[in-house]
Amino acid sequence: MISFEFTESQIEVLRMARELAERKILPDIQKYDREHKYNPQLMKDMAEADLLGFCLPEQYGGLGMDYISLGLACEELEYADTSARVILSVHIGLYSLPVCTWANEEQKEKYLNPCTVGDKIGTFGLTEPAAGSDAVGIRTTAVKKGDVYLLNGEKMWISLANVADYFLIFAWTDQDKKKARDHSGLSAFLVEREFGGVSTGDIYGKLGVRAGSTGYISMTDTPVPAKNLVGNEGEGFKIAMFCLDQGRYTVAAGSTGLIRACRDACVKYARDRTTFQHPIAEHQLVKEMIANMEASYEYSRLLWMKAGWKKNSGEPSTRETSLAKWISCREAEKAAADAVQVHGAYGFSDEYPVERYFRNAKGSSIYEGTREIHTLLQADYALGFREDKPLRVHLPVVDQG
Ligand code: COS
Repeated sequence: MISFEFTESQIEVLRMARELAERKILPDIQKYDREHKYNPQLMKDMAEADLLGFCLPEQYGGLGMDYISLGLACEELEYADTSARVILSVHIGLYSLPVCTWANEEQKEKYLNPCTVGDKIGTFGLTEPAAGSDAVGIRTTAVKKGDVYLLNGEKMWISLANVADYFLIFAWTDQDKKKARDHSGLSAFLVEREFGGVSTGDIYGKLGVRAGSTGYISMTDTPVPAKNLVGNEGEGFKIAMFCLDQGRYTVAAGSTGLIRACRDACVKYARDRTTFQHPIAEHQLVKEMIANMEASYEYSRLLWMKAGWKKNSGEPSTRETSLAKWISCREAEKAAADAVQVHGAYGFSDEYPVERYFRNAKGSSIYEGTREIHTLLQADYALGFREDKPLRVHLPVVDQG
């Protein structure tokens, strides 16, 4: 059954995220964004508000809430700033949910439970300096020596790289398959910062998400215990794609929040600002831009909710997630560009938040699958060239009550 009513627990998550955004993000976001600084306190505040593990099962320290709740929290956080939503995308979407799904019980106890309660931070390392969209183009290798794998390689554009304790890293375990670009030679590993040979750093000079932590991870002969292999050897590509299914979902919901932020900023400004002796809200071309934001918000929301509904029912949702991610990010870029336009010269300065929305919106059409990758995926689904196959593991079952 499809219902547009939220449950009490979904409303509670929405309230928690909105309150955190209003109290802990919005008051200082202009300062952190201007200074290109990540606020380490925010993660602690999110942990305290139960926002780092609410959609993980209770047996692993979470609150057992559903995936619609996750989307709602992402919408609310990105309404305030993209950098806050990115924390959920990475820590929950790309790390905790996949670890919960693919790791064994021993691994979960060590690498999931402390993350769910916010004692440790997890991130995801797939992208490299020379491989983003082309996931099998990565170069990182994992060579087995006795009971460890030695990892060598460089990961780039990794959110939370410089603050995370645990990394879900993708590397080639079969060097012949690497040469042949056969994805079944890739594997996934849980790597601790403390394992040795790991160094991380921040990337400076970003166009947007300036209050977010984005960096690199470099591994030189990093010894990773063989028991830290996640899933089976050779399942790395599938695990990476699974991670992206969850991460892209959070990006879709977050971008929807950014569209709403653009709409609300424009509604306020258009009512207040007068030109030609009328509030600009009365000018038809301004109305058109606001109407487009309204429509974009509504259909982007329906798309991420459809993907969330499929996740709740335990069905594969790669197709729906990709569509939601593509459309909401495309619309967020348009909404933010129009929001600057509605604000005129004021939109061109950081006196108003729309300039930040404009810079932040650009990244989401690049990370977690460029708009071009999603366009091609959607064409291939429609043409019957691609279909989602059942997996041997599934997202944790959630309480939808
Ligand atoms: N979950 C689990 N398994 C998946 C999957 C998913 N979402 N998507 C594909 N697979 C499986 C397939 O079932 C297939 O398994 P078999 O070989 O057993 O049949 C295998 O993985 C290979 O799938 P496929 O042939 O569809 O892979 P492609 O080479 O067509 O994938 C794209 C190409 C471009 C879709 C993929 O590389 C991609 O998404 N790239 C973008 C990566 C990205 O987003 N990078 C940004 C990282 S974060 S900044």
